[in-house]
Amino acid sequence: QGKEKWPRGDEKAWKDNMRDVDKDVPAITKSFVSHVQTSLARQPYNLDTLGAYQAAALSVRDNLLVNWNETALQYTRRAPKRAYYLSLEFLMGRTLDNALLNLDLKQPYAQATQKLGFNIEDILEKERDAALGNGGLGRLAACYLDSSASQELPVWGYGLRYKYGIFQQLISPEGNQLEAPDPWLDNQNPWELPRLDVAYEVRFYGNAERVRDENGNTTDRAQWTGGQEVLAVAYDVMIPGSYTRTTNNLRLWESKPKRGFDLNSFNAGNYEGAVESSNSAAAITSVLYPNDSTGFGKELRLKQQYFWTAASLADILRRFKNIGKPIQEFPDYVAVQLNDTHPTLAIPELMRILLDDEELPWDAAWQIVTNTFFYTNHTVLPEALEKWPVPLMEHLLPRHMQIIYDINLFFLQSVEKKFPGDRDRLGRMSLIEEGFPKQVRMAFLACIGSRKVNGVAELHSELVKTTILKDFVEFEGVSKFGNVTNGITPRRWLDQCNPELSALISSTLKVDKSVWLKDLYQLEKLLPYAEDAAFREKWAAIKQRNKERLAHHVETTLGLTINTHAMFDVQIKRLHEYKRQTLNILGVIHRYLTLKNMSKEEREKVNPRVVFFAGKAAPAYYIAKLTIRLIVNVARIINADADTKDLLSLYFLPDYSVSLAEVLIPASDISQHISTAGTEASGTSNMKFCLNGGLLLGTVDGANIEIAEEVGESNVFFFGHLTPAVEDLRYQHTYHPVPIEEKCPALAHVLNQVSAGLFGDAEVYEPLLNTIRQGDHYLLSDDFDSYIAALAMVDEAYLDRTEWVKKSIRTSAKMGKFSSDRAINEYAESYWNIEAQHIS
Ligand code: B1N
Repeated sequence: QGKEKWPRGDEKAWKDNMRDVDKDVPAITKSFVSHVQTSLARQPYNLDTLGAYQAAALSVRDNLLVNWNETALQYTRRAPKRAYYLSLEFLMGRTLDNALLNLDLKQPYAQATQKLGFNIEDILEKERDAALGNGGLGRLAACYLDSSASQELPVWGYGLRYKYGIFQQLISPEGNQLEAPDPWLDNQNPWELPRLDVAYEVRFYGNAERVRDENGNTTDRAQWTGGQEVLAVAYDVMIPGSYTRTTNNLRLWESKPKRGFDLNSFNAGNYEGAVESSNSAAAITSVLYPNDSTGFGKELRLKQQYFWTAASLADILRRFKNIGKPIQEFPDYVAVQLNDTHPTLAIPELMRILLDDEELPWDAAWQIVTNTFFYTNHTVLPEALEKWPVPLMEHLLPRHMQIIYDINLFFLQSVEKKFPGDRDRLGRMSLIEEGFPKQVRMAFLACIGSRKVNGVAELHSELVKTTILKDFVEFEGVSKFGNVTNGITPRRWLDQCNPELSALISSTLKVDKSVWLKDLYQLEKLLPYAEDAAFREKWAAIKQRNKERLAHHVETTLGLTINTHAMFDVQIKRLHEYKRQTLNILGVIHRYLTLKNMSKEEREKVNPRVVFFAGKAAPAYYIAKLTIRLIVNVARIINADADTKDLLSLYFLPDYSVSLAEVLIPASDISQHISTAGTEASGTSNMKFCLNGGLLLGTVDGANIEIAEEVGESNVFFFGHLTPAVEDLRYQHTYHPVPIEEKCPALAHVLNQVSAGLFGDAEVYEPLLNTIRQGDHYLLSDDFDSYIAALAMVDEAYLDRTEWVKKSIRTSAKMGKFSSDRAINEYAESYWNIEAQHIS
């Protein structure tokens, strides 16, 4: 270590001139001004806030690069086992504020920019979100990167550098969601480093020919040739840890044509054909698919998956080979976490490399593969389980299809051995689902190709074991199947989004935030302060200011005035039938109708409530889009009703994003997580609200259950049927349907009012209402009454403000478990077997 010869020139001349991280105001000021002058080529006289953002970002980036380089160097020298997080989505949001806080440089940057005539908060607002994800799965990946770096773990992310992130959501005057592209790279992205030197060729289509031995028999090996070759080029994103030098890497791949254009077509006079081939290569990483927990089946999506897994594995393998160890030791140096089934092709791809390039025998290759990969399942919804048509796979990836058939053959042979004659079981467990067309079941492939499989909350992990992977538990043994309850980073989701609360916590605990932010269980020490009236007053005052901050944001962006003395009731998440935004809006209508029927005196006793919704619907998800339309039109009517508007108002905030969440979450008094029991694998915004002292109204589902375990059931509002009842209720809906009028008159009345046109467009909502009237797969009619009762309990509890604030403090104090630091350490210790590397 450190003994290698200096590679070139005068070592001292280099070392004396290497820069360190800027720490003081003069150095930061100098760097800022120098970026304005040279990198941006702008004059101080006409520098606007956007320019100031760019200069600040470039200057922070310089600091990040110093640490990032040092981290990479020390990892290379020490060659520890590393973990790689493969995710098609990284929902990073903004970077500047997070980097300043993690580097502990926010104060000096605020001072330096202040002196130069800018306000740091205005500068931060200029940054665009990096929205390379749909929802919880992508944001989880981002939180895990933050925690990995903060825990000094050698973890890299691998993803795609989409040219367009999740679409921008617009709401038409009628209340329809419209989608506009998100060209997030238009303003140059200071947070990425193009690595045009790091590039790999990726093949599609072509032919796979089995290699024959000297006797002419086929072997396990094959040659894959022809087809289309595209280039994967690396872009690196620096991931700073909190209060550590460790700065990890997120490597995103961009697709490019292998040559500028196809010279053969060009010479044959086919200029357009030549340009087309280059377009089709660039198309691979052009857009993030805007679906969350729903099916795909599109060839381009499969191309994305292979392009990304092939490039990532090639890169990982090259790094491993630099260590100079035999290939059999690959799993001692490399762990690969598969974020859902999206990167499952990495399993046949590593087999292909080991068999065809490294020429290993099948069993040795399979041994390496099954010790390298780890698979996290994020949903048990049948429509979200990935399956790819065999004909498509055969065409696009002929060699991988061969390998999958071989894996399946060996696998089913071993199942047959353990359960002789159980043909049903073989059919159920086959990687290939029969039908027209046959399909490859990706969750099964991910399961048998991995060392371990986990779900993302206790209940969900149990459901994985007892439903979709039940046969696999029986075959492989239960110890392969585990749980890692999701977490969130308290840096972004408390310190960054709620600085006043963060400061109150530090001053109360009498420790620097660098301590409790990395050991979130310390929040428990706040518990006794729930009994301290002065503390409660400060706590409540901060919530109030966060509500005002949200109101100000809505006022300046949408021109709407909000009553900040009302209870703020928030549901923000992707629109999906299983998440039941429809239950919420029908509950709002019920409240409205109830208020309308009250006398003036009765109304005076009612606590005012403001209901917020935000969230995107997949562009082709008709019912989800109708739900948005209903919310918008209910808002239009009730916000204008003089009888009730002071007591109930409703807002649908368009274009939900990470940065909007950072304003909404700290402002909530109560938030709703009301999925049908057994459908929400975990949920992670529930943790964010509770961390910020918002109370939880929810079903007994996902991580809600563990939140209640931590904070105590008296501090949450639970309602609805439990998971074991769901199957039966659905059965009854189908075979013994009871008219809604009989089963739930309150709901029937609400539905009839919508049908009758109380919110306009009478016929428009029928398809949405019919999902409840017919089949009611998500059990709104079963849960409506208990939902209304739970809302009433929330109202009741809010009347006793002292008790409410106590609940709020207790909730926040018990969120230690939900730090993503805890979660990432579980992966590091129990799954990946990697160790922290302190970067000096
Ligand atoms: O993953 C989150 C969980 O907290 C949520 O409960 C869960 O719904 C979410 C295909 C998904 N599951 N499946 C997806 C996303 C995109 C896609 O293309 C599936 N997202 C979840 C984190 O564990």
